Amino acid sequence: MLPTVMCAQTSVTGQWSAVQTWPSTNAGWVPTHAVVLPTGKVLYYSSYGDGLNPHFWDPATNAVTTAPLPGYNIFCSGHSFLADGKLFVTGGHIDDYVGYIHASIYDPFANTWTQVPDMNAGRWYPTNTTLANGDVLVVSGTIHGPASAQVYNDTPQVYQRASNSWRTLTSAVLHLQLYPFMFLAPNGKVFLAGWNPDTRYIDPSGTGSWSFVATSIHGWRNYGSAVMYDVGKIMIVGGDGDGTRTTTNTAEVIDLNAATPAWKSVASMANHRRQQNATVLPDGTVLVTGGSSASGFDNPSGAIYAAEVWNPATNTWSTLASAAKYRGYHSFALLLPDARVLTGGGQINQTGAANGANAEVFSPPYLFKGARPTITSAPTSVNYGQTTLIGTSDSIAKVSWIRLSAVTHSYNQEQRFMPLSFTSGTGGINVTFPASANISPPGYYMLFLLNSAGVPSVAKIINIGGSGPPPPPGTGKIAGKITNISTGGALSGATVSYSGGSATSDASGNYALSNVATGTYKVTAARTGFLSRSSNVTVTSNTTSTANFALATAGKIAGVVKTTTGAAISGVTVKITGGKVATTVNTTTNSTGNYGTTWISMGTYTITISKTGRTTQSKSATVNTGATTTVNFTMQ
Ligand SMILES: [Cu+2]
Repeated sequence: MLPTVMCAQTSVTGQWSAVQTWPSTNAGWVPTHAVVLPTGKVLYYSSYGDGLNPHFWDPATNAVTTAPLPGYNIFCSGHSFLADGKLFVTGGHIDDYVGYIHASIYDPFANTWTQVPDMNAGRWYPTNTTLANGDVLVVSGTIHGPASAQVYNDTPQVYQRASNSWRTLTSAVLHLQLYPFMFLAPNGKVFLAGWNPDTRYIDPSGTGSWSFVATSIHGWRNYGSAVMYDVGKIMIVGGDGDGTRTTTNTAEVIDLNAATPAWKSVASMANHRRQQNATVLPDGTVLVTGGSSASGFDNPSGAIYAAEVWNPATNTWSTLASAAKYRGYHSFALLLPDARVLTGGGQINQTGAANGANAEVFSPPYLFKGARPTITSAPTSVNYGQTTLIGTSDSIAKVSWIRLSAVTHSYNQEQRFMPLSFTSGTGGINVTFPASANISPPGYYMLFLLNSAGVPSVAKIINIGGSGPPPPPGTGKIAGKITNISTGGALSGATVSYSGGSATSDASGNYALSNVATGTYKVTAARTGFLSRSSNVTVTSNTTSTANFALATAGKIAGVVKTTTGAAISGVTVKITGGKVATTVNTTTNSTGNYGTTWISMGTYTITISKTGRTTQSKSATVNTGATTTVNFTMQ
């Protein structure tokens, strides 16, 4: 009976793996930085001296292998992914508070490190943010100590990928905390969500500028965590507890899609936590692991072992299974492509001694709720806004798109969650990928399919925008020639119009509409004496779309309706049908009894007039090229 009982339990609380010991040069050097590479392997590096010696961990085998060496100590660096899946690492550890000025790129495909130009000054504990155009914003970090008088690098910089150079944001100098919580927002700016309560945007263009957004509710959240759990929606949770201050169990959210974003309290965790990690899961819930409820920098007396998960749909927390180790300062957690959560590190253990290098893996409850959906086929890269068939034979209820993680010190500089829309297709589902690089900055993401029980597939790791950022909304041209349909001759003086403007054809019949924003338009050609014609034209960036119009000659019908005594009759219904190109015109007479058509096809027409209380009558008339045929009526 035991397996059944355990199964029922794990489907509610999830399950932790055994603790895995990872290699380390020193018991006090613990896994502190971890990223999920586009290859599906985890690259991690440890605290202090082992920042010189990164390793790989393979989720499939638990095997740890050595990674190539960056050449200097990258402990306490910032990290984010470039559009092509290479890891961009800023700063590092010379000593406590003393940051390296260097930045480097790790290529997971070639398995090599390349140093790029130095920054403006050292950075120890900086935050990297990948921008919509694939460049990287770096903020904060200290240049040097001592602890009592730290000197911060308060000048943000943008690493410009195309030119391999730095742009210094000299008009955005602002003192921030260490490892600030930064998120690329739907408006293309980068949102500072904490630790400080005065949250704001930085516009990283030009020399940069800051603008205030909102004050968060709890106040300082030192060593709390922050996570983008939906498009433009950010949660900040836990933290505080420095010195004699108490830690907090509170959480709050902000919706950056709102006209005036404001922080809003949501349900509190069961446990106060500081130095915990927050990880967004494929089902859109937020898992919180580790941390301490006790005041003080990294106090193991308050170690919290139980995981908790927040469901944004119900605004409720659920307490899950407990880990074996205290994961406080210098711990990390991240979502694996197999939908489990890897946690590791923690500088000290529950008795206050060195924790040692180890990790454990949490399997959330959704992995104990039945068979998993399977992705049978998927592309390795997609374009912005593309709809693509993802192969599966399973019934799918939800599709999630989560950026690969790069986490340290309780805050993941990369993870962001968004649901994707989809429709059923042949042999799978047609998934529409994000249209905006503000929503989904270029790089690698995990695509998960979930069934109606919330059970996720193993992810496919897919690149978006890797060949470069999406082109800005561009312009193109519409051009063509206007001719007479019966003679083939050029027609000058025709007006060609669309919703954004118009042009006139020249003596050769040619016209051109320039600076047309990309899109599809109804374009209409009109000329005196000819039937107007329209067609739908699609304009793409930097190209000329051809739209020729052959116009048929036309005439008009007009007249007046009067009584037998010569008084105008208004409001008479006039129906005109006929023509070589079958035409029907419905109109009414005006206050002077007049009616008329615009240019209509040549040929024979029947004009029928009717008005309540009067006798309906019809006449026949012929419409000639370029002429107006007059048809008057006397009505009884
Ligand atoms: Cu640290």
